[in-house]
Amino acid sequence: MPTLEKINSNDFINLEDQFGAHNYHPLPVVLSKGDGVYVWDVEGKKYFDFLSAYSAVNQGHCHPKIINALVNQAQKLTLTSRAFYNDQLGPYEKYITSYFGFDKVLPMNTGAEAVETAIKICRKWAYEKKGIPEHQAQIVVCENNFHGRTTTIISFSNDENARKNFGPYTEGFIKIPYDNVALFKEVLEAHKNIAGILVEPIQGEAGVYTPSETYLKEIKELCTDYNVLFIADEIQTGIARTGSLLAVCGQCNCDATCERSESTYAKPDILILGKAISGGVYPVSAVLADNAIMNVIKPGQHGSTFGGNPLAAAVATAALQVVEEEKLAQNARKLGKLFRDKMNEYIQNSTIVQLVRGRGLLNAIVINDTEESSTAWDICMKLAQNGLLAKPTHGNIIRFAPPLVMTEDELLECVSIICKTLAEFER
Ligand code: IF1
Repeated sequence: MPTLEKINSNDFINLEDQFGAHNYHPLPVVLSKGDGVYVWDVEGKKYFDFLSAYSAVNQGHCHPKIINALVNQAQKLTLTSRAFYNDQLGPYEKYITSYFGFDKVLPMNTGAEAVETAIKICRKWAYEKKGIPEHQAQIVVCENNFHGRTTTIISFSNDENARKNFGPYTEGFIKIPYDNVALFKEVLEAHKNIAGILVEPIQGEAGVYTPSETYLKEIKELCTDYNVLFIADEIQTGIARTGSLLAVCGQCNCDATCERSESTYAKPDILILGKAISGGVYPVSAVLADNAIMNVIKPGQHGSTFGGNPLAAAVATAALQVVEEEKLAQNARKLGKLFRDKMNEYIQNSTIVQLVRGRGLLNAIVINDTEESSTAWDICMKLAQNGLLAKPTHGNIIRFAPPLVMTEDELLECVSIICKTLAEFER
């Protein structure tokens, strides 16, 4: 085997191939450094990052303020478990709850854990507050959802790849089409025991599928009418990505700690956050709710060794401060519009790209080819060669989600790389 200093991209790829489980099919790029909107591979080639670790690195790679918080806290205290109190958690809990406007937070680590936590809170609330008979609670979910990889979560996925041969599955979920209020109402009428509805405000994995403008608001209203909890999974859409602090804020022009009084704001009963809550520096997730809901959880009924640890609390506080201080929601809103305008200009004369869609800096282009084709993959390979990293989803969709700290000039440079690359594929 080559010595560590001489080892190149192919060697690293071979190591993963030989010693790692084959649960991913990455683009053949081996990264060793990141700074803001850029990453570098082990050969020193520089790229624009147009994935941001699936919207975890909204604040940009290795943001100095967040890294500072990490390093400072790492030198003092990293983990106590929740058997004892620590001096970082309380202040963080106060900060994040006022930031998002909820009474309480339950801290976890990964997104899937936070979704599991929300499901457990919702069910417990249903039995203890709504009076649903034991084991009868149903949670409504949407077709083509993506909420994570646990056994319960994949039980209500309809991605065969994510589901097949992982059964038996968890019961208690009713699936309805996304962006369809009428069918949700039918379900509410037909079933007595609905506890909640779990929704992505924009379906990321499904291909950045953006619902109609009134969808979330109407879902929320039905939830209020039928005493059902509206659970928003903002793990991918949250924290400024879509041009407002949360995607449930709709078209509100908020920065961060605004009043959110706009008529478009569909306040969730349970809000699930992950990814960018740490700026991609450390696994931090959170479930937020008001007292009437969160107080169903009593000591010993839920938890995690790492959830709420002092390192996570310090990092997340800094990461949320950056979002506010650097006005990332406004920047995502402005650059997102510019991006879609520029792409639409290109699409006018394109046969290879069907459309661009998204909100803020969570966008996707749909390639004019089948889901089985390799065109989107081939385009991403070419984009990488041309200095921009993006990943196809579903064979014919390419997601574009750069860090939100990008400047307008950088975005225009990226648009020109993307258009130049696409032009090579025009037929
Ligand atoms: C993978 C996608 C993104 C999420 C929403 C919960 C979770 C995720 C809305 C779970 C995670 C990730 C996980 C990653 C791929 C990825 C993804 F392509 F699958 F859809 F982001 F676009 N809710 N999404 O998007 O959070 O437990 O991973 O922290 O490879 O599974 P996690």
